[in-house]
Amino acid sequence: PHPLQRSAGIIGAPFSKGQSRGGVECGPDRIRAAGLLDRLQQLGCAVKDYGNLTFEDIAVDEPVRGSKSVRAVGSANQRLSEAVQAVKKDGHTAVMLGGDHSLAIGSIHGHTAAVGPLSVVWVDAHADVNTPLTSYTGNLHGQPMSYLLYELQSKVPVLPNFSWMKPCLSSQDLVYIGLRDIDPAEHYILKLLGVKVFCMSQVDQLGVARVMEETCDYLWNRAKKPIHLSYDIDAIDPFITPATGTPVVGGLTYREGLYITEHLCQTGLLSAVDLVEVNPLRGRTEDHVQSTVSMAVDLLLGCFGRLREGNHLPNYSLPEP
Ligand code: 6HN
Ligand code: MN
Ligand code: MN
Ligand code: MN
Repeated sequence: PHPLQRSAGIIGAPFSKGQSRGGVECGPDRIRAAGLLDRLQQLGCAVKDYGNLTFEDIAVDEPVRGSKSVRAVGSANQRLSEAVQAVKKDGHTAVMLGGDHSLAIGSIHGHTAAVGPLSVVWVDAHADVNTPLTSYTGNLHGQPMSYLLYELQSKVPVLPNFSWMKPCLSSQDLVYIGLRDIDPAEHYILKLLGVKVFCMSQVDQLGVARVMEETCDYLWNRAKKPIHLSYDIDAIDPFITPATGTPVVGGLTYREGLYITEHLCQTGLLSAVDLVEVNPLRGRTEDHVQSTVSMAVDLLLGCFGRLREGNHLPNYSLPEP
């Protein structure tokens, strides 16, 4: 379909236990309050808001092999996976508003359960591919990709509340963009598996247009599959998006960040989008929060066909004098 004739099914996931800083659970409501739904509709995009998920309260959630809140993360992602499956079965492009990036487990799992094999484009300062046994922090938002990849199955211990999920992604169907803060074990894993990575130095070298061409060429070499875009707001330079839990200097510019969404939208294959790690409590001033939230909205509009050259509805006609 014409990109502007697609529909968005929005799921709020106000979940923060994949990391230790409060506030990221306010992301979905702040992004909605910034006018996301109206602005998508003005583009001509149909929108259905599925509301915010509620999550099971887990009284005792002791660390497992050093990783924190494992049971809460497992349970939350099981609910999210089911919600994403429902949105896909209703025929929408799924939009998951986080929340922290541990939510990619349920989002990608649910997406692939509903539509089959995926290509994943992961835009982030971080690779989020620690296993529970390599993580320095014990935070599950730094680990989701290790649970999802077939190739790492034997390196991830059995965890409580994770029996509902199985790995569902091949490392050859994954491209990273924007990386610049990788732990040693993550670097080892990326090299071991031969994962396609456009770290920030490659963005500098090639420019974002060539990065996106090469991203699609690489993914389509196997087969054209539905695309899952998992966008961590900390991929963008903290000068623009300071309100996030783990900011890293030297990130994507506003224009580079947006270009990624425009390019993926025009492939016609974008089938689900995560927008995660917006933390309104991490901005020092209201301006910092607004700048972060408005970047998040602009990225989502880019995913649904907003163009910087301008847009008009397909049935537009000039007023007659
Ligand atoms: N994120 N590599 C660090 C860790 O804790 O494993 C940082 C992870 C950041 C996760 O931003 O989604
Ligand atoms: Mn991340
Ligand atoms: Mn990150
Ligand atoms: Mn300032």
